[in-house]
Amino acid sequence: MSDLRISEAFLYMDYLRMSECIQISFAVCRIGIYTCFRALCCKGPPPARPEYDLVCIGLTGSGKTSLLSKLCSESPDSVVSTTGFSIKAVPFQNAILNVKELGGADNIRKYWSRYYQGSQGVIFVLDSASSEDDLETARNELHSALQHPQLCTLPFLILANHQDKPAARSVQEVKKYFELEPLARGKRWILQPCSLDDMEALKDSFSQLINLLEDHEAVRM
Ligand SMILES: Nc1nc2c(ncn2[C@@H]2O[C@H](COP(=O)(O)OP(=O)(O)O)[C@@H](O)[C@H]2O)c(=O)[nH]1
Ligand SMILES: [Mg+2]
Repeated sequence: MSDLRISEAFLYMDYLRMSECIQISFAVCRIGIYTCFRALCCKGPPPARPEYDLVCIGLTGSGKTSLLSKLCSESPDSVVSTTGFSIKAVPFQNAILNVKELGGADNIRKYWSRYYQGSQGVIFVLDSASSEDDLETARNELHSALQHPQLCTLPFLILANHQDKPAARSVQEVKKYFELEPLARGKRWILQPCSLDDMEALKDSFSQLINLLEDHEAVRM
């Protein structure tokens, strides 16, 4: 073979090696870009939040719909009187509460217990500034709920609402009047003074309720 042919063959081999190197570099770059793209754009869905089914009771005007609507960031204009019942999914950072609000009118309260089944917790709202008669009615309703077979073992959140009004009973007065210490002994319950203007207190009491619900479900399993 002439010298010219030999050097041509070497040149051709160099060319093949170089193009192989370029192809490998392109492949490495492609993998790198794909990995970066996946890391930046294709994050998996956030983990699902647990959902709990709650029942919300209390006399008409105690503030059930207003408090739940505010927790859902709905406009106060959307609050209408509840006839029958309504359901809201109230989102929190670590859970979603599916709250079934039952209308609190005299002629509806006798049907409350028909809607208790499947509840995992109870929210009882009272107007701390209401008349003596209404407060007594609220106390009787709360006692019936605390003793009802479908609710008696569940976590309770009792909201002493309307605390912004001058006539509002303090949380100590409510606790004594409602005889909560003896009645709710051994149960998981929270008594929270609140008003529509004090969302911090309200959210704090719901976080405590979510902790109680988590504990309760963990024990049941
Ligand atoms: N001042 C005051 N008014 C409230 C409070 N909570 C609710 N209300 C008012 O009480 C009325 C009845 O509220 P609503 O949510 O419909 O009561 P519900 O029947 O228990 O659902 C509405 O006019 C609310 O604006 C509160 O904490 N303070
Ligand atoms: Mg209502």
